[in-house]
Amino acid sequence: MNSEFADKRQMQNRLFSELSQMFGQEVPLYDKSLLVNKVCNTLVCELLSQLHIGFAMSDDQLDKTSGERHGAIRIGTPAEYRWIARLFAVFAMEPHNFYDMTDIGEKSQPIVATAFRSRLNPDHRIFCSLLMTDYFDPITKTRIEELLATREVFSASAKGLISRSEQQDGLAWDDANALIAECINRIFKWTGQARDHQLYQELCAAGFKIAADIACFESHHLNHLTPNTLCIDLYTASMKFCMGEMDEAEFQQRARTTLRRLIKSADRDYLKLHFKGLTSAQIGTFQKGRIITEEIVPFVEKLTHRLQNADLALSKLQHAGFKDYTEGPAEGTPVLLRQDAYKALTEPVRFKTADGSVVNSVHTARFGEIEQRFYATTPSGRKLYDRCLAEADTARQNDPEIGKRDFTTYEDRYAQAFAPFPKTLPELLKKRLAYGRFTATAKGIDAKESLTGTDIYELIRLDYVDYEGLRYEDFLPLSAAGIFASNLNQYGTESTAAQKPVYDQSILEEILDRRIVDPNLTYAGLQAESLLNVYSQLGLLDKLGNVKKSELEQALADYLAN
Ligand code: OOG
Ligand code: NI
Repeated sequence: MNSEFADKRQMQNRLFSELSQMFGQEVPLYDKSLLVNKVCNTLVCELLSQLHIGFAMSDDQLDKTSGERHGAIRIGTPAEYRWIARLFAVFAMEPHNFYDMTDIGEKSQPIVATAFRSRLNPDHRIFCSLLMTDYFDPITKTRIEELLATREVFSASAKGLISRSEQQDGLAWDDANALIAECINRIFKWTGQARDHQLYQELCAAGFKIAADIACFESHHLNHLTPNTLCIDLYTASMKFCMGEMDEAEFQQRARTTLRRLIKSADRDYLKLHFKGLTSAQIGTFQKGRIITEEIVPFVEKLTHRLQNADLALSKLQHAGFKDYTEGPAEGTPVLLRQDAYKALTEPVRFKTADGSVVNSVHTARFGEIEQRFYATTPSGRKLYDRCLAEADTARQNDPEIGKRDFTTYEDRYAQAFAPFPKTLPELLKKRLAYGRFTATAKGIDAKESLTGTDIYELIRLDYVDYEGLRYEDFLPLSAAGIFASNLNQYGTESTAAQKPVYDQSILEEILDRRIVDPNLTYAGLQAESLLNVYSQLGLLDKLGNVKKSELEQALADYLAN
């Protein structure tokens, strides 16, 4: 690539930072939620610096960590979807995974999706849905398609810049900035301009609010942006407190419980997982500190005062409340991701009708999410997760009000469902439930001549090998469905087509005219690559045995070919 071109990762950072500013201006509650997140993350870092002496986060570093985001956008037509994919490619973001939201039981929605992100070490990602019009009866299908056919979301200039980037494999910064401006001013922008009020009302009444959100607007818009938290339970309780949904006594009690858990679990592996910028060597220099449980109290007092400051009086802003419960694994089971959200806001929209008249109405779709990411699971880890989640869901369905009535019991029950899951990284790795990355230590390399055993855990115990977990970088369809359902105040809706269509990945691949990346091959490949490197550096490759060795080589080859 021409070195005068903008670095694609830097372009990504700029795009997401500008999207965040745009969204903050459009939705004041989002802007405030960022501040709540910063306040919580700052407090977590203060605790960490007492637990790990030498650990320090500057304001700048903290902003960077908290600046990581995912977003979501919902697209109406295959042609638009293709343009969106080409747009993300300019930012080195590729489609990952196929999410079939039409096939998740009663939570089903008329959409399929993929997520755009960088393959390695992604900071940002966009969950990108496509409305499947053949999910509907033929008349509704035609009405939706005809309406969508009349809109043009990408300007000629945006298309030109994308094509130029494809031809040159990059953009000069002037062009890159012009394309980012197109994103902010048009492609992702909320216009509040809607069409066909009749269709809008019919779709909403039939349980298809999501289709109304996609089909009846003049352009697509960013649905939400999701910052990254260092402690989701702390953030969630803080938001509920600021929004006036939780009183001070309950907030303090929750915050104390959460922080006590944090000081028990925030070990070296937690640091590696949550702070990408920290190296093992840096972490190795930290001295072990201590915080006793009583010392949590002043931290919680300080946090309470900060949240009571007038600038965080979120209860004064118009809002629709916070989601009842957090999606994903139970607290303390560090796999995949945990997500929560304040519910979608009701915002004014103007419907233009064919005869030129205007209907002023409202629309409820945009919300504010939060996420905390944990370790990527292996296929058997994922199976275990799905099983535990199903059990947790059943328990919740049997007593849906428990979360509001008695949060502690709710949490205990949810945690019980996840009891089969190990709670620490070494155990998750040992049981092959999570993916890791291994490196030979200097001590290991020195001892190279004397080594014979290839048991990676024995090598770790001897300090010859270091390890870290691979972070989960993707999405969870059932969590997404829970978020859709809660925000829209509407569970999924059955297909109204004569026969419910069946979708698979190839549908999106055809639209995108490229293959969708299978992230599991990446996780498995990175682990295999690291193991092959370790064994080679420790002179143990030949002692590995052919079966094990070719297994690793195969995983690496599958990843590289993906
Ligand atoms: C996308 C919902 C999926 C997530 O975090 O799981 C999602 C949407 O609301 O359009 O963003
Ligand atoms: Ni999301």
